[in-house]
Amino acid sequence: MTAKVMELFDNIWQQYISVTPSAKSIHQLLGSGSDVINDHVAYRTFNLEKVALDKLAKHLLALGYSECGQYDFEAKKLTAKHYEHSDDTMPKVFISELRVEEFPEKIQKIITELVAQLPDDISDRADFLYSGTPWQVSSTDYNTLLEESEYAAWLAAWGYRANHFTVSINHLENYDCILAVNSALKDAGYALNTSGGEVKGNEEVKLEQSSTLADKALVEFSDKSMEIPSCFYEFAKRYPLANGELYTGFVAASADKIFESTNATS
Ligand code: OOG
Ligand code: NI
Repeated sequence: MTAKVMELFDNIWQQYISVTPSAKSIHQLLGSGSDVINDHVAYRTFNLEKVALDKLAKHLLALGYSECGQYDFEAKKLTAKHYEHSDDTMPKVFISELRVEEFPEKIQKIITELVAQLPDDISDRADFLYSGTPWQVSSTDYNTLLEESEYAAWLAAWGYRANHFTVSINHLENYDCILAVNSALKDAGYALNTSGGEVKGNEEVKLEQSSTLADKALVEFSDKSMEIPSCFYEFAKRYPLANGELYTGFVAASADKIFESTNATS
């Protein structure tokens, strides 16, 4: 089972670094060989039948993952769940879905028309989790979505791919603390997401996180090509619970800020 999981994440990683070259360099900067363990990978989707959260999750359930936590992001109109594998060296997976019905008509219309382009069984594709953008979208629709929901715009442009990978600081040989990781990144010239501060969370909530700002990459919209934010890299340090085991959940208040790593900066 784990060989299949490793193969899946290898495919997801290759697709991810093709639009996130900084992740490949940072992986080399922080790691000293085999110590770069992924804490988790994250996905985004719309809560419409053909592509809803459970349609992504079924690929994970088939590989030995189970559902372990639920989260609500009221302002961003998102619901999320996280999944863990029975082999805890396999990355956790965080999947969120946009509650499309809570948006204004014109936004709902753009999104339902994107999903209407897809065959009913799109999510049965073996490579669904690294298949990219399955629909045609125009740059004008992208910009309209962007005004209302950065998440919706990102998803319309990038589709089904890891939104980010996350380095487990606990497993790094040369770094033990998130501030040292952040300093190394800044010294090497990478910009961090400062929304909510460079470090989200703390020892009390058992999880500290930071992330880069997304790279930029060229997207071919149906009418023209445009450079927009692609994917980012996250860094997480987990703390033990009273029973001595590391906390394995997510922290909604921190996640709310991590989402903003794909915001365009001026
Ligand atoms: C997911 C943001 C949440 C975390 O680690 O809290 C998250 C996203 O940006 O799609 O990954
Ligand atoms: Ni994350």
